Amino acid sequence: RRVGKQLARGLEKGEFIPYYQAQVDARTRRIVGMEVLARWRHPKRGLLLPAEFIEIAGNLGMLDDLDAAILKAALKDRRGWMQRGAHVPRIAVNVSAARLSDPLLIDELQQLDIEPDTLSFELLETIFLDDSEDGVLSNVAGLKAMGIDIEIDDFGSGHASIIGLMKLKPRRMKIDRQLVLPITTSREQKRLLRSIVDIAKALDIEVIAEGVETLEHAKLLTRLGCDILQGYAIAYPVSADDMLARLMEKQ
Ligand code: G
Ligand code: G
Ligand code: MN
Ligand code: NA
Repeated sequence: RRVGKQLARGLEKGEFIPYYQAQVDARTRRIVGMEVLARWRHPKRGLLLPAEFIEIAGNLGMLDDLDAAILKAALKDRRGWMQRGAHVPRIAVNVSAARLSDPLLIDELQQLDIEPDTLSFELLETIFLDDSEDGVLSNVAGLKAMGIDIEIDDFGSGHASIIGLMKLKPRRMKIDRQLVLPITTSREQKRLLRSIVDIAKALDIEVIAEGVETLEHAKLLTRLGCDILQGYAIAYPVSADDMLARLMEKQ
């Protein structure tokens, strides 16, 4: 169909590009990472957000190719930033279930020459529901062996399985913004967030709060024990050039 054709052509022509949203240490407010977010530089429609193409790409079986293209482009940006003398923190890419269950994933990644401790994979907690997914678990082991961190994305919005967490032993979890937003207006929601942080701490998992939209949220999340903050109050997603400019500012 038409969008499918456009997507395939866009992938071939390199129209899918990474944007970057900074993440900061909750205490020092220094940049410690960034999430890579796909954009489609569409020849006619301009710069498109994931809402316009991720689901379609998934339905057409092209999301794994998109993920691979975005990772490659992000690693290239990263090399460029380093050549310009920037200190580059960890980058975190979103990884679809299709890509995570690809038997060729680890082989492909090994061709890319990824330095340990510079890359994280964000995985949705729903990926780990099915115990029979041996391929997924062996890929996760392979990623860890390569020094790629596992992060659970949107924690609390899917199934929030504690057993899943223990099996997976991710390095970090990102608390879904639906759980973050109400903490400044509801005592119950604040207590809930604190409890999730406690669970993470018990399992030695670092906590990233996403959807940090106000400075009041940032302050409270820091007090509740979150390690890393991400959201519009910290930084908007920006292009590679804008991210380089930010990285070159003296901290
Ligand atoms: O940038 P934005 O907040 O609109 O992203 C919306 C959603 O799209 C997020 O949930 C994010 O996880 C997803 N997303 C963004 N980039 C990618 C990508 O490169 N691959 C996959 N699989 N999902 C992505
Ligand atoms: O699902 P995932 O966490 O990958 O989604 C990241 C998405 O969240 C991106 O599309 C980004 O644009 C969006 N986002 C980032 N910060 C904020 C925020 O503070 N508030 C809201 N509502 N969305 C945000
Ligand atoms: Mn994400
Ligand atoms: Na998320």
